[in-house]
Amino acid sequence: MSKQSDLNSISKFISLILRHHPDAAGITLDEHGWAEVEALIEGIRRSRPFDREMLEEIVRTDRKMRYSFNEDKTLIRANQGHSIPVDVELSVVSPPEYLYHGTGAKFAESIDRTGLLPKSRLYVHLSQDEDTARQVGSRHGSPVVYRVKSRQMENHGGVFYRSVNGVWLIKAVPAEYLEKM
Ligand code: HQG
Repeated sequence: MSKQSDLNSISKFISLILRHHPDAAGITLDEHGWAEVEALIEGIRRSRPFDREMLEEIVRTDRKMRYSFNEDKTLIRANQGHSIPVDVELSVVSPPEYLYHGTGAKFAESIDRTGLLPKSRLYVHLSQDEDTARQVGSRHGSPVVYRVKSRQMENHGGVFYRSVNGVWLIKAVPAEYLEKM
């Protein structure tokens, strides 16, 4: 295997650990989602060769900037995407007129009925543009994109958050604010 595919596979494992299952590396997260870097490295090393240099390369080169270190690089967390209840100190940000959500065609009937729900995660994930939403949707089979009337929703009291890596997040989107594209 190439070095890059090794790092990609470890990056997926790190996502799993830092967003959903810290126990998979025998570690815990604090209330803000931070893990001890040393403990994470040790935990990953139980199943494969791994060191701080590899971790720093993964964090630096991740295309979606999924992870952040704290200032002195003793702690690391995922910027968004968690299923476990942690507070990653998201910013409340006024959204543009429209945001987008990509999903699988198989979910459309349910979404048309109940709106967007966070399912296993803490928030519904929205994209800034239609292309990105379509890519997210393709992860679930044949993609469908919804346009979200985000400005209108905010005017009606909806609270939108943005993670430090630019993902828009909201607790739920009622069906009345959704238009299938
Ligand atoms: C769907 C990736 C039925 C929802 C991506 C989605 C993203 C409903 C699925 C991030 C529903 C949950 C998150 C309803 C929502 N009925 N299905 N009422 N409401 N759904 O993976 O948004 O590469 O938890 O449409 O880029 O696909 O991991 O969410 O299809 O930003 O960093 O339930 O994950 O980022 O699926 O993806 P997911 P998602 P990473």
